Amino acid sequence: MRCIGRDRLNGSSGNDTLIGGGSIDRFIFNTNEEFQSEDVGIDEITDFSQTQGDIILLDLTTFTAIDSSSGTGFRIADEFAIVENNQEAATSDAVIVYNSSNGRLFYNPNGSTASFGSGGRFATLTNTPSLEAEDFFLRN
Ligand SMILES: [Ca+2]
Ligand SMILES: [Ca+2]
Ligand SMILES: [Ca+2]
Repeated sequence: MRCIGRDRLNGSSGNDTLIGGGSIDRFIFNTNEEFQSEDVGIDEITDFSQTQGDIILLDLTTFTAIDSSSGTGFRIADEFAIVENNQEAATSDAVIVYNSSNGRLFYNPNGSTASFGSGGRFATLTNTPSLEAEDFFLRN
């Protein structure tokens, strides 16, 4: 999927490659139902850029373990964490966890319990940007 200009990129089921292009892009993760790995797949975002204002949009209908309210980023700051290996991602207290060493983005609804429970990896930011809580937007 390649687009140019201000785009909304909505990965479909299975593994998609999402290429935003040179301006503001919204990378949308929404299945219209509760998260299931096979519905989302693992989407690759190749060119996430904070300087362009790119945003990752998470739908609360899908990411039901997020308690932060919609219409903004992570109001509950602890719901997003950055780690440096996949093991730390699985045992993090946060619901959305980013591995800054390999660009993997995880949904971790069971918190510090080992593994990701009903969640899992749903995206890889292949250019491994220094993702921050401000790069996310939550909606219903
Ligand atoms: Ca997908
Ligand atoms: Ca972009
Ligand atoms: Ca866990």
